Amino acid sequence: LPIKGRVDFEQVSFLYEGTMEPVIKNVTFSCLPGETVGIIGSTGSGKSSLVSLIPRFYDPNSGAVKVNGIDVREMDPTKLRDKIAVVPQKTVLFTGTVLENIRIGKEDATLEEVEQAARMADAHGFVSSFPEGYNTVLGQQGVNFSGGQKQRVSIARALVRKPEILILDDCTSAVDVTTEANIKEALKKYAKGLTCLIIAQRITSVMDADKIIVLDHGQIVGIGKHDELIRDCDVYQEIFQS
Ligand code: DGT
Repeated sequence: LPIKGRVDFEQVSFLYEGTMEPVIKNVTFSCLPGETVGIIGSTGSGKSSLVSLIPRFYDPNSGAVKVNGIDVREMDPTKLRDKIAVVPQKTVLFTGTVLENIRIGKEDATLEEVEQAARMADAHGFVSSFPEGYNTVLGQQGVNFSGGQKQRVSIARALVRKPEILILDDCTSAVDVTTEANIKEALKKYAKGLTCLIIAQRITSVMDADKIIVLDHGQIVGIGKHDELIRDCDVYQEIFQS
């Protein structure tokens, strides 16, 4: 069987062009198919830069990033990016229906596929509760969605593409803890086998991950489960106490 949704970083270092200091320093870790991996660290520690190497928004200066065992530089970029969906930090929805906003992820998605993605993102319930359902218009002329509702539409937009790898770039930090828990519950229930990388500011967002990577100044200073990191990793303890 072909591997689906595996990510490997092998001694990866990366610096932005025109700068002197690498923002990713000798990073090695694996993310197994279906695993949820949390990435935590203070602002500027390199979390977003790290995940940007997976869909090749940038290429490392040394080391290798592999998807399903293959160096991403050897893969067809379109095929690579088809496997990966990134939910950005800031939700960008446009004036239009919920259906249109989700379908922008995959133009030919059927209504059924849109609904399925919305279920996974814990959005189907509240969308259905509007009289117009998926035809509810968002924005100035329509309904004003809460931050959490927008977030879930944005995640549905990523999921409608049926990615192997889902990257949530700190996108749940604006959402309350209960909504975040519901999103994760829905993902766990419906998106079995999907590999998730979750960038987070707060520990509660990654506490139940299979593996948590603690970044500090571009380096991995801790990797493991919550209990292990609370015991052994100073940086993790500091984040936990802040
Ligand atoms: P966040 O989003 O504030 O929690 O921070 P992180 O942990 O996601 O950090 P990241 O990867 O955004 O930034 C790491 C370092 O890289 C930081 O010193 C800012 C710098 N940096 C980020 N994006 C760029 C870029 O596009 N060009 C340059 N030259 N530097 C960048």
